[in-house]
Amino acid sequence: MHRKEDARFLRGHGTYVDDVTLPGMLHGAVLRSPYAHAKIVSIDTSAAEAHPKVRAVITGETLAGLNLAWMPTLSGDVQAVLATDKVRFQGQEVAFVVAEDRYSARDALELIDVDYEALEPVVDARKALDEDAPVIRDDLEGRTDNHIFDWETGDAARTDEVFANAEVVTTQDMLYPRVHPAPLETCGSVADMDPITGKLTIWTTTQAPHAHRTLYALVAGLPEHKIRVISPDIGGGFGNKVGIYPGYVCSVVGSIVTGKPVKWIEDRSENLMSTSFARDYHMHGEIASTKDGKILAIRVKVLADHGAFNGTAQPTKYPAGFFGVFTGSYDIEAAHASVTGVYTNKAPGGVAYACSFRITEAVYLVERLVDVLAYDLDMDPAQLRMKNLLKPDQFPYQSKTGWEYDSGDYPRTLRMALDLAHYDELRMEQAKRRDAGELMGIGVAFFTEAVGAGPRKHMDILGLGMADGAELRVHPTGKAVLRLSVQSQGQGHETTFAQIVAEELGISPDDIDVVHGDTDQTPFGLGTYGSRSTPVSGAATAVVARKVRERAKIVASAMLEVSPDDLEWEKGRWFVKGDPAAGKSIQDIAMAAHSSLELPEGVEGQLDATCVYNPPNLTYPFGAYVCVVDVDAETGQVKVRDFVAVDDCGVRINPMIVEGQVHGGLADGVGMALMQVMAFDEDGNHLGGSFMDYLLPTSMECPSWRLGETVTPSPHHPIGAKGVGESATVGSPAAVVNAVLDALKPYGVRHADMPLTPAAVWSAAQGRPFRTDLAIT
Ligand code: MCN
Ligand code: CUM
Repeated sequence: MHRKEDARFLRGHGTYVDDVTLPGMLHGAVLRSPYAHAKIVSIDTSAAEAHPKVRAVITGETLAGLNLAWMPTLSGDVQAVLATDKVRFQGQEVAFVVAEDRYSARDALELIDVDYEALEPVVDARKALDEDAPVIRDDLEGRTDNHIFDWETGDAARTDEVFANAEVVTTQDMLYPRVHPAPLETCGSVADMDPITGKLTIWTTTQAPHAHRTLYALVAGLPEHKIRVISPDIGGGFGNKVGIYPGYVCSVVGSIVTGKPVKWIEDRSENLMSTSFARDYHMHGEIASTKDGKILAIRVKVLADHGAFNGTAQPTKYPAGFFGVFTGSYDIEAAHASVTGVYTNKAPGGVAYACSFRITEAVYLVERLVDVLAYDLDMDPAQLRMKNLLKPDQFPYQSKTGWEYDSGDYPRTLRMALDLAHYDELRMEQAKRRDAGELMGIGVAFFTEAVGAGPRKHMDILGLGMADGAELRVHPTGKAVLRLSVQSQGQGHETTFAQIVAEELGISPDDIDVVHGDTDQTPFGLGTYGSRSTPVSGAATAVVARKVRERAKIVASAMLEVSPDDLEWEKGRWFVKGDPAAGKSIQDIAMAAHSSLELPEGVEGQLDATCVYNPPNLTYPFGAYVCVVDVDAETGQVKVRDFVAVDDCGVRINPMIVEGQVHGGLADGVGMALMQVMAFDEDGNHLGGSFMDYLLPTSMECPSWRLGETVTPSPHHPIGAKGVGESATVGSPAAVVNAVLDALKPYGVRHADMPLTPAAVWSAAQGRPFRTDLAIT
């Protein structure tokens, strides 16, 4: 089925936040810090206030008067909305101007005079814990260093024991550099505080409208019914739109102060510099095995750079995704991981970008480690994986760190990917090409994800658990409306969720309207991220449709004057067992349910139901990827020649949409592996403020993807579906990097960090790998 939403998107009729225009609306702009670390001596706003078109200038002091200078982050830290004491990263919000138009607001920013006293910044996470490192968060009481947290998982003693007795121990340091989701639409909001009713309406770029409303309610002390969060069409989120940014809060305050609606729309540089980044994980990985390649244990130490505020948006304080799957898809005896978080003078964040709460880092780590082990053992990396993959009869699999992988048939999926890629022939070709002095590489990666946050055992956001609601109402004519707590940013929910109802009730998907992204119109729930919409709200949708089907059965029994037990369902109708002609369609039943038909005692009229789905477990999609590259030995240029991806996300609701999700994620992976990085110079200057510096992959760098699929249903999901929205982003970077390093094998290169730009590849081949997260000097 084609996407229902495309009728408006392809004609340019989507409604994005910047399309919202209200009578009397004013425009806001944010003044940002030019320094990574500096004391604010004074802020003089008088000249800006005197600008004829300026209506208000808001500083941290204004906010302090409203008790809003600091806001809580989703991970229990606090973040300055507008800096008062110090600025802590370049691009940090310092003041907010509200003016009659966007140009005047921007012009007036130049009139604000801020006196800064530069301080030494902490740019390199590895130096953040040094004795003499400047303390970034001196706003926090008693804080004398830049340490945020230590988290660990697994059995340290048992793991150490296995390592001590192992025949082979392979070690590798690797960096997953800081990257940014860079959605096509930047962030923004239009806030409208109605001075008469006291109701605040916020049109905003959010993946989680209800979570935002709850946060506003908690912070502002307003009741939920006085806050309406509307997330209209979203031009890509990729995790960038989970958290709350100071600009959103400023537009709200701007509306309160001026009594008018206030729009704030970020520009590209602001988005790249100051909103949630991802990764920035310095990983020390170790893998223990036997001489013939049986993997025994994995041990990891991570240093996590969280920037100036711990703005991690994830449903646990610890890196849940990393802890869930860093042992990969392999049958091992023991595992241990520890993660230390530190503050640096960089933009806050720490998770988002198709990551499932750091599963991306975990998969990259384990899949690189396995390849390094193959290198050390001189084994074929595909064979090494095949030898260690979990077997189908081991599911449900209890991982060594306490997670239950729900279902899988890993060897079948890897075999399919190798066959599709013609793996054996590729290896023969490679041998010939190597003899001729050419560099060709074949990279294999296998991944398991844990998506669908989530079960109370693991997950919780704002103390709210992670259940999501769905409401389904069938109208008298048999058309239906489905209301959801999740919010699509391009994933096609209006289509796929209608398809779920259609499948359960036999109503055409075109007759099912999916409503989302408006807290006044939808049930409560935690929103779209961590590929949770299908695992959680997809389940809620199937359950709510089944409830409606049961209600319809009672109505049909009254219409047909038989006992409900004598009725049988076939798609779209209930009929009398043994008498298929005696039946009522769901449309007839809907009309009758709304009419004066005598319904049995205790049965309510109309045809609707609600469901709040509390998932019993996460879903564990998986896949096998094979990437083939040609590398130019003279220039270090990498060409991705072929890419095969076999994904298993259980039952597919809409195969075309799933393939689209995979294509997008594969492009992401090529981008991260070969070109994307948020680098900084030693003063903490951000070096990726535009798409001239922060490179995104285009069709020129991407091959024609070749996809395959296997289907292993999730046993606990009502329709057997698993999430897929992040799978390819998670699985593909390792495949590309493994391919490039495989190409460089003749040079004896064991590892080089992403992004593998021509310079990085060439230098690695010369035996001089360099760091990608700091400016190359
Ligand atoms: N689907 C399906 N069958 C399955 C699984 C999924 O047909 N077995 C469909 C779903 O119904 C949905 C889509 O595929 O229409 C993605 O579903 P799911 O895996 O549940 O992921 P979410 O809908 O929760 O989307 C979130 C995920 C995340 S976390 C990021 S980040 C990301 C991604 O989706 N951001 C995206 N894909 C994106 N795609 C677009 N176009 N834009 C983004 O911002
Ligand atoms: Cu981790 S990015 Mo998505 O979960 O919105």
